[in-house]
Amino acid sequence: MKKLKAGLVFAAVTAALCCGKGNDADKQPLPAISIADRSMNEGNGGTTSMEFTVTLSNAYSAPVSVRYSTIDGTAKSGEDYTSVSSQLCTWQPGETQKKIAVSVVADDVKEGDDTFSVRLSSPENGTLIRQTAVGTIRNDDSKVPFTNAGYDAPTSYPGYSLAWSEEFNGSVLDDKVWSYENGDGCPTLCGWGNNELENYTSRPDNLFFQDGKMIIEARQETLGGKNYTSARIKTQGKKGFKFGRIDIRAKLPAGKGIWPALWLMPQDNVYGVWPKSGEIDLMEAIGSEPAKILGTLHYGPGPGSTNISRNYVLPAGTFNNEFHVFSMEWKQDQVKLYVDNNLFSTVSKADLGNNAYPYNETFYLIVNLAVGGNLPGSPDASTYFPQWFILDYIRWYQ
Ligand SMILES: [Ca+2]
Ligand SMILES: [Ca+2]
Ligand SMILES: [Ca+2]
Repeated sequence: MKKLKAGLVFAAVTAALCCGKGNDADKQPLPAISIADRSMNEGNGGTTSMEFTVTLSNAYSAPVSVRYSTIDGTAKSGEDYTSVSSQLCTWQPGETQKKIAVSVVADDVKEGDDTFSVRLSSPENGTLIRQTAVGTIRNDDSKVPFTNAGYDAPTSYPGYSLAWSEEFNGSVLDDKVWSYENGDGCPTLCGWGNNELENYTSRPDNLFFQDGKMIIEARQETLGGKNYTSARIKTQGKKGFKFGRIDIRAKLPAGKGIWPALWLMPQDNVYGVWPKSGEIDLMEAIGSEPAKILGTLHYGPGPGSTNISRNYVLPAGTFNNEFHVFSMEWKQDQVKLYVDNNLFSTVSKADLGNNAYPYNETFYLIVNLAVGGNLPGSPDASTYFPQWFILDYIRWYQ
C-alpha cells in the first residue's frame, strides 16, 4: 500500500513537471516498432499463411500504425508467395503485438529454402527500430521438377551394336561400374586442379534417383570447410571405353558458377602424365551461358594443356529447360562430337601436328557437377540453389 502511494505521488510530480498543457500521449515515450523474422515449412497444397509478429516496445494511449510491403529475395512474388504493397498495420491504444500475414504458395516441388522480406515504413506514433524481417519458406519437398521432354537418341545405328548401357532406372548407383570421388581434392589436387569451390559427397542429398534418372544436386551448404556440396562419379578401374559411339542424354543445370561435365580420362598414362595421355571433354557447360556447351580435347607436352575446344549453341532454347543428347563418335585417329546428332567438332590425328595423338587408347568416364572454378567463375547472388544435373542414360555402341 505504501509503495503504491509513493508511485502515485511520483507520477503526479512527473506530470506537473511536464509542459502541463499536452494530452496523455505526450507523457509517454513513443513506442519503438520492430518486426521479427519468420521461418516455416512451405506446406503441400493451396496456400500457407506466414505470420510476422510486429511488436511495440510499450503500449501507447493513441493508435500507432505502420505501413508494410514485401520484397522479393530468392522467393519470387506470384510464384512463391503473394506480394503485399503498402498495407496498414494499426495498434489500438493499449495493444503491443500485431501479426502481419503473407500468403505462401504451397506445392510439392523441391526447391531451395527461399526467402523474401517484409519492410516497415511510415510509422505514426512510433519509431522503427527493426524495420525489415526475413521470411524463410523452408523446402519440405523431395520431388525434383522436370519432364522427360527433349531430344532422344535412336536406339540403334547402322554398323553399330549396343555394347553397354547405363539406363539409371534403378534407385542406387551401380558400384560395379561407378565410384564416387569425394572431398575437395586436397591434399593432392585441392579444388580438383581448377580452384573449384565444392565438397563432393556420396550422400543421397547430392546424388539420387527419380523417374528413371540419376540426379546430381549441387547445394549451397557448409561442409568440410566448403560452402557448396555436389557429387562426382567415375568408372575408373571398373569400366573402360575405346572407340565406338557414346550417347549421353542429360538435362543440364544453369546459373553463374555452375559447371556440369561429361568427360573421359585415360585408363593408363601411355604417353605420360596429364595432359600427355589426353583428356576428352565430351560436354562441359558454363552455367551462365545456358544455350552453349563446349567439347574439348586436351593433349600436348605439358605442363599446361594444349587443346582443341569447340562449342555448340542451341538454335533455340537452353540446355537447362529440356533433355539433350551429347555424343562422341570415336575411331582410330579421329574423335567427333555431337549435340542431338548435330556434328560440331571433328578432331583427327593430323590436327595435333607433331604432338602425340593419345586418343587411340582406353578411357574411363567421369560425370560431375562443379561449383565455381577457373572456367565458370564463382556463383553470385543470381545463382539459384539447388541445381540439378539430370542423366537419363549412357549408351555405348560398337
Ligand atoms: Ca511443399
Ligand atoms: Ca516446394
Ligand atoms: Ca533412364
